[in-house]
Amino acid sequence: MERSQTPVRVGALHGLLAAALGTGAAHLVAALVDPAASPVLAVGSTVIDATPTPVKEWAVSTFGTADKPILVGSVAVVTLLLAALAGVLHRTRPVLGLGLLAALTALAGAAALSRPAAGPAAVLPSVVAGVLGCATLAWLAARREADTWAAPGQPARRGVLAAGGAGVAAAALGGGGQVVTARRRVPEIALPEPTTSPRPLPAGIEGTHEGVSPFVTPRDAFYRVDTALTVPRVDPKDWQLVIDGDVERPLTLSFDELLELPMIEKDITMTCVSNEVGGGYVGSARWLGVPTRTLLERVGVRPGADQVLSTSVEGMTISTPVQALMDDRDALVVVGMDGAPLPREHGFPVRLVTPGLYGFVGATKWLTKMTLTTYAAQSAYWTDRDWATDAPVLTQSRIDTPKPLDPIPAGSTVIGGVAWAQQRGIERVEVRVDDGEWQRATLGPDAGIDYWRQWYLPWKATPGRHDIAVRATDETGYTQTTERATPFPKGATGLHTIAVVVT
Ligand SMILES: Nc1nc2c(c(=O)[nH]1)N[C@H]1C(S)=C(S)[C@@H](COP(=O)(O)O)O[C@H]1N2
Ligand SMILES: [Mo]
Repeated sequence: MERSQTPVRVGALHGLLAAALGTGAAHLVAALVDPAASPVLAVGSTVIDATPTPVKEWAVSTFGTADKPILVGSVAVVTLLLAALAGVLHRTRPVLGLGLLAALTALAGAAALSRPAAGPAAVLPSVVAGVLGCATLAWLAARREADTWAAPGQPARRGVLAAGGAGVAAAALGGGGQVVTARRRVPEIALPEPTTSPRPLPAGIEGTHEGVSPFVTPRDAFYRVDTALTVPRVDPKDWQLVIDGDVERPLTLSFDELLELPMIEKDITMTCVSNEVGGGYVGSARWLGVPTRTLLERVGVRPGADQVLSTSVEGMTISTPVQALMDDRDALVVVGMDGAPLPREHGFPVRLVTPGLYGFVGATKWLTKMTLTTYAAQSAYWTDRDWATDAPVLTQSRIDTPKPLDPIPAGSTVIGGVAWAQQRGIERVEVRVDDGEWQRATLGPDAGIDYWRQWYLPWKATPGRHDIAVRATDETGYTQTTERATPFPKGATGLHTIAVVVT
């Protein structure tokens, strides 16, 4: 075997730069054709979809909303390591080095194309990454060789210049992609007035009882849970809603046509099945939309259909029992949240919200299609991953203040939080300190059975360590028990218990 004049670390650097330049350029091309087809993101999405449910559960509960940056970062690190290896191989076996780079980009291309919403253009960014990456690696190696022949033993001037140039170009291209993506603005839209609105919401107790969650969750603090690595950017002009499948009269609506239908407003607390006891994946808002019942009556559901399979613009599928979209709970095809258009992260321009069901079976974001079908005939993303098909929200309560393990001064203080039991309503909330009696908390204002209740209980805190537990009883008379269910596959329940230290 021929010995290379190029040190291993220089080879590795060449591989890194080639990969950086290739993926940087690919990121820019993706920004223009299909942002989610950017190689690292496409591979990341494939990893998410292929991850077994328990591992996903673990990632969501361990990293929370940082799960996405961590995933993208890991994919990037693995890619760079393999690219460095390609650079090292290239010193002695150019074909092997280039082959490894080409194989990596072929994988990314396959990942980009296999996304449900991908068009043929999705392969472009990976092709660009492959061609540019290989060309860069060959070119850097050639510059380096040229130095070695021109001035043996001298500093590798051309090689260093070329490498520096490649680094700058990679950063410029990748940054350019970020700028182009960020500049695609969401167009302004004017929302219609609802035909019926609930009474204005009363003031919550957060103003008088510090630390209790606000009655209305601020839009930018609303939890976000989805599988989308890039938030879809939808232009309402290009958007449409298709309702098809087992229906008498399939329907296609443009965004303007949807806005002309009678809209109602409804106060609904949404929560995620992956919310841990005491966790933050729950939020409350006033939603504006067209009742799904109106739309389903218009298309005429054929007997036998028991599932609405909804599809989002990025190809996510979520299934909802037909019953829940037809009965009088007022599930909505939503366009507005708290008096403004939906934020992009929460499904702009249109999403589903179904009172009483966990988000994964009733809250499709970036909604574009609703297909009437049966559970026997078709399944959705989460159903394919062993989750329940019908998942009513469980009765649950949470202590917001004091915070676990926060030192608090002895004396008069307040224990407070929220409790929810969508579709049933909260009847009472009780608190227990250490081994004492269950004491009834005072409830905050009532905004209907689909909306959470704030609660508080004054407490004379004595020095020492205390355990505080909360339980809720819903209007059917069911009281939360200590039994702690895992989030899988139906939703977390159990008493929220915290330890505090009073000094
Ligand atoms: N398109 C799409 N819609 C989705 C999801 C998703 O992954 N993709 N996740 C669902 C889940 S699991 C939940 S809990 C809610 C969360 O909605 P939010 O992010 O607006 O709070 O959206 C639902 N809708
Ligand atoms: Mo969820």
